[in-house]
Amino acid sequence: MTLRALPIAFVGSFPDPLQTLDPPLPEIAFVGRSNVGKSSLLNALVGRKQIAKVSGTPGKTQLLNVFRLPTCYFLDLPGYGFAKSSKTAREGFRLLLEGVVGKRSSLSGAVWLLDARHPPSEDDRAIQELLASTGRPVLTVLTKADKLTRSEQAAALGARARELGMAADELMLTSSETGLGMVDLRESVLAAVAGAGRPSGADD
Ligand SMILES: Nc1nc2c(ncn2[C@@H]2O[C@H](COP(=O)(O)OP(=O)(O)OP(=O)(O)O)[C@@H](O)[C@H]2O)c(=O)[nH]1
Ligand SMILES: [Mg+2]
Repeated sequence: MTLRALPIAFVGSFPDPLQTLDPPLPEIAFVGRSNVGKSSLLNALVGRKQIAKVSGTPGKTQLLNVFRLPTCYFLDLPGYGFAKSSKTAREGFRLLLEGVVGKRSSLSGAVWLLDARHPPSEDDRAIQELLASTGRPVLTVLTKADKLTRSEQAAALGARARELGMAADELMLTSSETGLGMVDLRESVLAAVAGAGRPSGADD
């Protein structure tokens, strides 16, 4: 299933995690280990086939790739934990990711992706802490659910929730292939964007 396409434009690829964007709008980063499906999820969320570049080879996204929607920016990032990248490349990806998550004051929130089939890695744990330390909203997404049967999906949801110390209903089970979970995720992301546009502490 493909969602109704949202208006979206590629802004650019930047090496600097603190690259300023004009006009300023809420920013949502897609964070997760290499090959987990960040670029695919971004495409599925906006209903486009390949506005963000996807590849079966881990390490495809290497810079801060920025996409502009009417009310926000989506930031597609390199993945972490790809052992086959050179040490220099890995260090570069790490600095970019840590810069965006830890130091980018204009960042509104993140979509954090984990493969539904695998327990979180040490790198995932480290990023979980970094994300939590920023106090920004994080939507935790399990990817590639189409690779599991229905009963395996339910079991994986329970297992990942236990491992992460979260409630199962805090995790969103998704597939960029089938569109599973994409309507809910789009709604949650756009709600986070709308919330980010309000002064902090605003109440209604
Ligand atoms: N079956 C299935 N495959 C998927 C899904 N999402 C992504 N993939 C595949 O997983 C591979 C990696 O996808 P990407 O979207 O490039 O992953 P990424 O996290 O952006 O990877 P890097 O940019 O290298 O960090 C590609 O072969 C995709 O087709 C999914 O929901 N289901
Ligand atoms: Mg990518």
